[in-house]
Amino acid sequence: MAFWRSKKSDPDPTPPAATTGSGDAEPTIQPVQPRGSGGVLAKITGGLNKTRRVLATDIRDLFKSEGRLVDEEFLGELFARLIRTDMGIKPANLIKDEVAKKFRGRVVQLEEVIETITDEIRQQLRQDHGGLAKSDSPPTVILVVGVNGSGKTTSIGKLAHLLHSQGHSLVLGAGDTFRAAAVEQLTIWAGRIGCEIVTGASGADPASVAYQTVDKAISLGTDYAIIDTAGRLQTQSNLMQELQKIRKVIDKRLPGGPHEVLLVLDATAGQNAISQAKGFSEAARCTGIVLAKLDGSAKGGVVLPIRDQFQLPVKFVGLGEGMQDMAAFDPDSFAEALLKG
Ligand SMILES: Nc1nc2c(ncn2[C@@H]2O[C@H](COP(=O)(O)OP(=O)(O)OP(=O)(O)O)[C@@H](O)[C@H]2O)c(=O)[nH]1
Ligand SMILES: [Mg+2]
Repeated sequence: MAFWRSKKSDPDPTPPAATTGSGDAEPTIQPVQPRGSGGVLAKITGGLNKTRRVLATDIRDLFKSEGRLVDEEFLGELFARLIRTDMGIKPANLIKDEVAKKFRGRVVQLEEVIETITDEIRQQLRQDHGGLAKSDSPPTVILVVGVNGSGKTTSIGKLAHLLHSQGHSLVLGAGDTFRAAAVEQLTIWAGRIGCEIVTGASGADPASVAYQTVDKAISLGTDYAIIDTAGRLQTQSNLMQELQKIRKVIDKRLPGGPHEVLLVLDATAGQNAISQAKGFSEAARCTGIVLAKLDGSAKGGVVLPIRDQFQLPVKFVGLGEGMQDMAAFDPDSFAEALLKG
């Protein structure tokens, strides 16, 4: 049965599942929310309000009703406006070049330029394997990592809700034993969703909590185990080693796990989120990105350099603090929501 479908009567819109490609032991990668499902586009459009307000308004300001000649002055002004969304120089240059290639020396209307920019952004955001890993022999184990306050625990709550609402069973693991409040926070999420949670005493070894979480998921026969971790910086080598240990014990209890290591980035940090997290993603051997807090940011353009600079797919976007405020990342919907809507 298709991974995201909770009702047997649903028509099957499933594209063939991609695989990570290197053998039978690899988990398959499957979409969590198909395009057009559950108001995903509306959700993304709502979440990108702030960015769109800046971007679309800025670009509209470049035009008069009779259109605008595309010359160096126009291209320079367009570039300056694109940059304001924190999309970075390279993506903004690529967009500018595309507009120049198509329209230089012509008088164009706003709609033509918006269409070209949307298409170019869509191209730049294209990625393979945007879905979530799914192990052939459950549970699928997802480890969630990132710097302090990026949105890890909230993203786990929202992802757990998404999976649970699609009929999947899961166990959460409160692997952030550093702060008592972190355990409490995840326990509240588990209560709201109605799923199991494994917690350790304050200060307990996070690796032992991870082990017990996988153990519990195996004994209950759940589809997923999602494990939280304390925030850390890539420069804190002892804490980065701790992540290695967590990975190792997961693999010990369930060979092949974790199947997914999600790096949560804070979109409000714009370009800073990227520099902070670049080394991190390699050191922790991340498999995908969750871009949280897009709703609170006018810097949604940051997803472009993230796609450009990380060899990782963006898997989910966080669009608010509520249980339902998460969407699977889809380049087409995202590009549309960034400029239109
Ligand atoms: N607006 C908005 N706020 C978010 C989103 N995701 C997280 N937050 C808020 O950001 C703050 C930090 O979120 P947490 O989930 O606690 O972040 P964390 O990475 O687990 O933090 P540490 O465990 O301290 O490292 C909280 O106030 C969340 O409610 C989002 O998508 N949108
Ligand atoms: Mg947390």
